[in-house]
Amino acid sequence: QRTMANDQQRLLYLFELPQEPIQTPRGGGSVQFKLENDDTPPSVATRVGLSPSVSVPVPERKDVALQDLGTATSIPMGSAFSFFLASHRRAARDLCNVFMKTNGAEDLMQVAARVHGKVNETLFIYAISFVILRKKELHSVRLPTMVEVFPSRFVPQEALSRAQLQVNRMDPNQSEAVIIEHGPEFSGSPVKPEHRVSYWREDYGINVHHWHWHLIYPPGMGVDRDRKGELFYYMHQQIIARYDMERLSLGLPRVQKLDNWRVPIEDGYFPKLTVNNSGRAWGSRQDNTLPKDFRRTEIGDPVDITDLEIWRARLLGAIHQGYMVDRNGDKVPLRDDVTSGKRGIDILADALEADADHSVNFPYYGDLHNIGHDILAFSHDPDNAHKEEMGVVGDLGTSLRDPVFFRLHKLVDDLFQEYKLTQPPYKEEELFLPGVRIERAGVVRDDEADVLLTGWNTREFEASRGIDFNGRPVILRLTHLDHKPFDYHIQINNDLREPKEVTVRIYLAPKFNGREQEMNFMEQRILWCELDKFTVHLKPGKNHVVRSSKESSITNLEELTFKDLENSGPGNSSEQSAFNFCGCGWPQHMLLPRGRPEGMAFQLFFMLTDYAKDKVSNPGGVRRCANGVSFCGMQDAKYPDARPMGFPFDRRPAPTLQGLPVNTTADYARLGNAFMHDVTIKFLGDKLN
Ligand code: CUO
Repeated sequence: QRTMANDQQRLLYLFELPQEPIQTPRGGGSVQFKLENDDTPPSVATRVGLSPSVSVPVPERKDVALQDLGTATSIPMGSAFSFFLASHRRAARDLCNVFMKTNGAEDLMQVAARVHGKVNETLFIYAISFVILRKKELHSVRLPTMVEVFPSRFVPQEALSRAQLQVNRMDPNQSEAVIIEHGPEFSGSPVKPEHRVSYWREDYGINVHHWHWHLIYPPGMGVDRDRKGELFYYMHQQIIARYDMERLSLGLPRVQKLDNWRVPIEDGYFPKLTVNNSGRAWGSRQDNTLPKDFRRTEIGDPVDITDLEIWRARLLGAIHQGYMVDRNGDKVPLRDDVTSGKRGIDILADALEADADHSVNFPYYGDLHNIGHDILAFSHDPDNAHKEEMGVVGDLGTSLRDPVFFRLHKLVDDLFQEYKLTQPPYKEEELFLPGVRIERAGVVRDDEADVLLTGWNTREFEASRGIDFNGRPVILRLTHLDHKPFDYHIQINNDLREPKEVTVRIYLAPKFNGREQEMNFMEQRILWCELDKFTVHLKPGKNHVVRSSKESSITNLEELTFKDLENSGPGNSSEQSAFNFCGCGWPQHMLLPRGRPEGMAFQLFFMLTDYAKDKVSNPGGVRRCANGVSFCGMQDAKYPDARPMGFPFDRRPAPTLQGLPVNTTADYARLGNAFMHDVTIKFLGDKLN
């Protein structure tokens, strides 16, 4: 018997083999869905091969004309789709509009199945995911991991071709899966220092997170989300801080901002991957490539390096003048301490990211971030002379792989930090919470205190969901960094006579900089990485709070594979909905930096703030979404923390606290509601398990 839940679950099959039209019978006798109005008559669509049990009855329905798709067909199949290009954003909007007009899961599947395999593959997956996340009636549909939809984004083409050959040579009666192992060497040799962090940049989880984040917070898609600009700043700032922690673990210097577009970019990048499972190679960039004016007129208006320089200068001018100028010539003040309306950081970020719909003055402040991505993505072939594909830094789901991504985003973050330094430091009364005191705080793992362990682990995915290997199972076994789970233990005295609700904020930073020196507040300020943030109810007197690392406010539950989704069945829809939205979130296995084999010193910073002041009222009830909330916000609700993101490290230090000057973060820990504690992170390599 068909149920609504079944309809929703069947949407999953739209994500399989994104490069192949659903109506077309493929080699090896595999046919996915057969639809009414096809040349082939059956009214029951049967998926044969990978998921033989799935049978999809298809009621009669009007066809979808390709001309109704607007500019969605303008991006060729098999080529890259870049959300950083205005023309591609338009195509996405056009396709999303078609899908948004459908009514319910069955209708969406009917329309989408006809479009599947006829529009650009990544665009299709983007649009169908976007619509599933936006449509209330589809909130219980969960998205399968991009690793299985587009294996070609995660493992080199060479490995996929080898698996194909192996499958071709296999005895047809042989049933075991072919296994593709990938990592931990990833894309390059240790000859280049940047490759020492390849395992991190090329981690499947952080790239999927980045794809998913931008899917929820897209510019130019008519989506208005609470504090979107601020979260753009904060989430990317935290990625850079985490990247720097990783680099310091490996003895590499912190990432340098891409300050000068007129000199060659030292580090090249050779992705070895293909676009859309299509076999078409992503562009690669040689070492010492000079960024050039963008002249890919087939996909966008020309833009010069000079434009980037002018936009940056205008943004800096606005930051230092304290206001932006809108299209009417009126001043729009940039201040974070507004109690209503947009905060300065949101206004600045919307003009920087940028987005013609939300920028306060798009022609004037331009499009620094998106065009920055474009210029870098096409620096190897800026005018299409070689007919080369864009580089991976042009795609939301692959851009973190390229070292230049971090240099660009360090430039972006530099502007945000410049703005943040114009804001008044927090006053003692904003930092201090009288009456509650942290007596002790630290971490415990397997009965050992204050030593955390990292090392390699593996995770398996089905590559054969995204690519047809003659209908045979092919498994990707990806190596990734991981750590042993641990608990935070916090002993808090509540000296008030009544119970008190507090927000607990936990951050991690390296104890020493690249010169092995302790850092002052300003140097360490932008290295603090959020580990967790949660609310606790303190009874009067002593409280012992224990919290698992798995519950982190920034992390997602693990990636959902097709098999997970098929096996889960229709369940509690609100729980599933939370899960889906939180599909956005930093991967749990990347919560900690790798540290060093001999152990590396890090510091934990704990702070309690008054929940009565932090809480945000969400009329209509708060949707539960326990995971990834600090990086991803909540579905259909306001961002659940009234403080500026990154508090208290987003601003300069208070000049004095309790009458004494502030030089280091430890001076903040003089406040009873704050606490600092040293921990060691040891990298065990293969010996983690
Ligand atoms: Cu996430 Cu540049 O915004 O990649």
